[in-house]
Amino acid sequence: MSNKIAFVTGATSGFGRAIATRFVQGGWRVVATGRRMDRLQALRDELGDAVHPLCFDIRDSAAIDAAIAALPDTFRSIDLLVNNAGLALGTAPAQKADTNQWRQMIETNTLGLVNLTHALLPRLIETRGAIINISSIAATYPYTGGNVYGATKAFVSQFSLGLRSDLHGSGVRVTSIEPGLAETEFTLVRTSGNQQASDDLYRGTHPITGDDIADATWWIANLPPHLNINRLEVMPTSQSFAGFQLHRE
Ligand code: NDP
Ligand code: 8X3
Repeated sequence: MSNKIAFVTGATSGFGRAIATRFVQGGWRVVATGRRMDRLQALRDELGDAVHPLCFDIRDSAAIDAAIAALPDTFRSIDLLVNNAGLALGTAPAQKADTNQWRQMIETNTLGLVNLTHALLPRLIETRGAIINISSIAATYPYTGGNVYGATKAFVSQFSLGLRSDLHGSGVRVTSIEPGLAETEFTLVRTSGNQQASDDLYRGTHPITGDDIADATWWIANLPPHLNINRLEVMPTSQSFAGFQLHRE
């Protein structure tokens, strides 16, 4: 049994839920966050008091500060921050996109992530802990309709490198995990609840699962302290690259 504590955002679903579960099974305690308290409570019921549920919207910086200030003593000292909460909304090209969706992605995937990171950095420096940011292949490879989502993930990847630089000598490790196609609630959220679209996307592809990313996260977090994985790009074998597009007059 380890005494370590992980703070996992977006633990109500997908990668975050799988990561929280993996770490509790490995003997860690986990602060599990999200907006859906019923799901956080269900996770606690399933995994026991090694889970501390914390319900807040990551876009609300005052709520972040209040939630962290209210952590009980047994969950105050954070060894690992997994910045996983995030979303894509819409697949329209930029010229047809809904700017409210753009704002929500920026506020969640970038602003929320940096505010939470800033709030937890003093504890992570104290524990010589680690930060694992969930970015995406969309940070590196553009695709039509990925515009602002991809840009937020490029921000996450670059912020990860910048953090490494700023934390030089502190012993705090920083990693950006950049997954490709993964079957979670991601596409359901992106399409405003279109289960058929989600099923159609993943059908026959043998996509990445939450457990796959949980295993990668567990591996990175438990490497010897002298090793830092800067970035880890993971795709399902069924996914690869296509060529550039050409428009002819
Ligand atoms: P899910 O939709 O299954 O999970 C997303 C999680 O983020 C939920 O727990 C949700 O919790 C949380 N979240 C979203 N918005 C907020 C908010 N405003 N405040 C607090 N929590 C929030 O998707 P995934 O598990 O796939 O996504 C996890 C991360 O992985 C995201 O950052 C995503 O961009 C990234 N990713 C996903 C890939 C995929 O193909 N699935 C591939 C590459 C990266 P709640 O709704 O309860 O608030
Ligand atoms: C999710 C991966 O390719 O659907 O970040 O944008 S992708």
